[in-house]
Amino acid sequence: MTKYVGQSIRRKEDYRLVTGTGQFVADIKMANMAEAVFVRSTHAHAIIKEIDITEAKALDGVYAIITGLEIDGKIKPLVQFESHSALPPNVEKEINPTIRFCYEDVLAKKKVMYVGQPIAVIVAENRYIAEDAADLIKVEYETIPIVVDPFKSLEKDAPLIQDHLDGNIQAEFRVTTGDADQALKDAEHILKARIKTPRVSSNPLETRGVVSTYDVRTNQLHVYSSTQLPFEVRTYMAKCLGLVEQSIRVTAPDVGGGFGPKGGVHPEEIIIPYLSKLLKRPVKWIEDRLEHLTSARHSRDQIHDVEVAYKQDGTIVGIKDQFIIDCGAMNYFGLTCAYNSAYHLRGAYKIPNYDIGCQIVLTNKTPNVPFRGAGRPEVVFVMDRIIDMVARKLKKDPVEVMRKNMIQAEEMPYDQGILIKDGAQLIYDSGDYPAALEQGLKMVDYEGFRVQQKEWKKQGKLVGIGISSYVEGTGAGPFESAYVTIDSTGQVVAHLGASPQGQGHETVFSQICADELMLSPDNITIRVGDTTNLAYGAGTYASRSAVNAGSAIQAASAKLREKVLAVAAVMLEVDPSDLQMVDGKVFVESAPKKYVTYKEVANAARPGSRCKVPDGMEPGLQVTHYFVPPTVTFASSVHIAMVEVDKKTGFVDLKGYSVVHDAGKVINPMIVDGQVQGGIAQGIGAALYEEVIYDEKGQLLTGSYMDYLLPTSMEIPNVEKGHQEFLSTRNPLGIKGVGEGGAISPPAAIANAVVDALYPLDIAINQLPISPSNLRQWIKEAERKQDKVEIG
Ligand code: MCN
Repeated sequence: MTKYVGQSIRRKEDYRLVTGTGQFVADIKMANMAEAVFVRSTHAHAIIKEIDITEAKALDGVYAIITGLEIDGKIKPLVQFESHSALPPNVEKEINPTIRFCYEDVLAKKKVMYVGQPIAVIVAENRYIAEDAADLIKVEYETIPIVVDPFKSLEKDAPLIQDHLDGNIQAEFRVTTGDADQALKDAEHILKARIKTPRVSSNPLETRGVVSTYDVRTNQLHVYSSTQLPFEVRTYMAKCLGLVEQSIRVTAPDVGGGFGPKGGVHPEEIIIPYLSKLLKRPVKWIEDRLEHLTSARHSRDQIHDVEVAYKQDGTIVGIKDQFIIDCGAMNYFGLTCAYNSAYHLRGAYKIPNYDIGCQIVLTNKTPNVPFRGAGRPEVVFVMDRIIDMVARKLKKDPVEVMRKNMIQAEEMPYDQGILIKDGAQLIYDSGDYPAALEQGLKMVDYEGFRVQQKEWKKQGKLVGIGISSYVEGTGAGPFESAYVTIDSTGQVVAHLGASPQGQGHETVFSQICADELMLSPDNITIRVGDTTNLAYGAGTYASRSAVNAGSAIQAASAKLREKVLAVAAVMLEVDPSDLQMVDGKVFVESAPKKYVTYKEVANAARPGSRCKVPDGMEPGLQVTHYFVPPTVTFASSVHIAMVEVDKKTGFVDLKGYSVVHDAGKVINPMIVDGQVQGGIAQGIGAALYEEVIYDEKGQLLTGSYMDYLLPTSMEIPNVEKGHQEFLSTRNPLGIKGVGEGGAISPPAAIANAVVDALYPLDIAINQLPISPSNLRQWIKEAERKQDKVEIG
């Protein structure tokens, strides 16, 4: 029987997605449905003196207008998500964190903390009327001092963002192993640098959206949200609205990209259900693009001050890093990105003395949350720029310094000497990083490139090559769920706690289930994104679904197979070991004409006096399994970028891009390649184009795609992909995650390539994006410093 895991079968969901028959939140239309529009703060920091809704309320077709004060005491504020914030005691002890409670009212009551914060909502017959009414609402503000620079926010007399705190440090902690101070004292050489990754926005094709209906008869809310986490939305809706979870059903229908910021819970996911219950009718809200750029949560925004101790031969002996995350006005995800950064910085390198401290700082900006990579692109940029700078100081090729410091295959599993946030020891489970590097170098003919590069430079062509490598903890817990059933028609239906935003889950999970139940994936229906059929689900983030949901459906399907065999054995009066399953039938191996179909088995398993389920087993063909990973599993990759730089304009032309990656056992190679390609597109955006910019008044200057540049298909080269398959030792199929990986390394690889193209001009690209204007500026500064060194 064909095995489907490992095959590039076509994505089952694509027919509906590419023929326009998908069902996104915006597609939902219901009788009697009203539409909502939010009024958002136009100030970064201000007291709300008065909100005058008189004129707006008088507009024909306006059903309700709600402000923060009106819901005071009725809706609890949003707080830090517990599932992401709680630390096990051993981690608490080790990193000694200070974490300060902060919150955000779902509609601002007394003051606003950032531009775009929701302060009122209008529900009307349709969106046109609601938008007109929004224009008629007059908000009187009294502006108060604003702070947008995280360093200024740390100053003693800085304006307080969260009024109940005594400062703007939301959290701080330190992770250490070895003795970095001593390593720096004893160092042959020391490198110091400030390396910054700017704030970016995730920009899924589909903006956010919520539709809520209220059933008066059952007192049930059914909420459709473009969320990555339907179960979390249910939990926080219940908490904030004071409801029981059973009275809430959350559905994530087709979701057009999420990338992190559609994870968590947003004010709109609380207030729209509240309004549908209040008005006893369906209410719909669809975010527009300006709202998305302004109010949908941002990401990254880290500044690292590093000191590196290294030897003349290129060995890096120690790193000390103090970094800041500008989390905007509220930190929803606790130490998630911060700790990811702290434990991923050293990547594929063995650096025995390590000391990293973090401060999460509040400012008058939109809250900052995880986005594809979640703290890793920032530190991979730091680490790979360090490698490159050390190499250039020592006049060595960066590859030599990479080779010198990389963990060797025979050293696996490798203990990095610190803890992971889940409390486990940071031990890389499997992989061969030097082999990935060598494979990548071969793919781009690195040596040949170096020869050719000299020729190009003689001709005045500034062509460079840059490398980045990362190791990523994927498949984070705490668990994932699968519920697999065979109904009375013989149909296999599997429900999963994780739901997709474009990753192809319906395909990959049917591949796993198919292998266990000896069926074709076409015969398996995967249901995702609904809280109805499972008591618990975690959701899609942290490149975790293949590992966790994949393992859950594998185990649930295997248990179901055992049950089908047990019932069939009773029906056929043979021992289960004499049975074989093929294509929806269970055969007696020694008498292949004797068989029963899954449909017959399902009917024989029905409860009642004719039930053929053996004693000790529950009737029915349904199994739920919760997979709990022991800890994360480590995927890895090497990225190599080739660029040509136009020194006059500062334009970087990406000539080629190659990747070697290890995702453990691959379920569907085509989907994995697509994930890598898509991630790289976002990484290229981060490297060359994207930056959320605020002025000193906290006003967003990048509120449209004229100002916030995204790469298009024209800017994305076809990525050459090489594969490794080192099985994970932490789940039964040996899977590692891949969804974020592509986005992690491009900034580092491209920055290193640009530095290489401009060499011997001593230009340190320690900031992103490498936009033409930034690069022109850095070139000018470097030329000034070097008294106009000529290149070539
Ligand atoms: N896969 C596989 N074999 C493996 C690993 C993964 O076939 N060894 C498949 C999976 O089965 C899944 C896909 O690759 O179909 C990604 O798997 P995984 O790495 O488990 O990631 P998740 O499914 O948990 O998705 C989350 C991840 C993250 S964190 C972000 S951000 C992201 C990403 O996926 N957002 C995306 N990829 C995205 N892709 C799309 N189209 N849209 C997004 O919003």
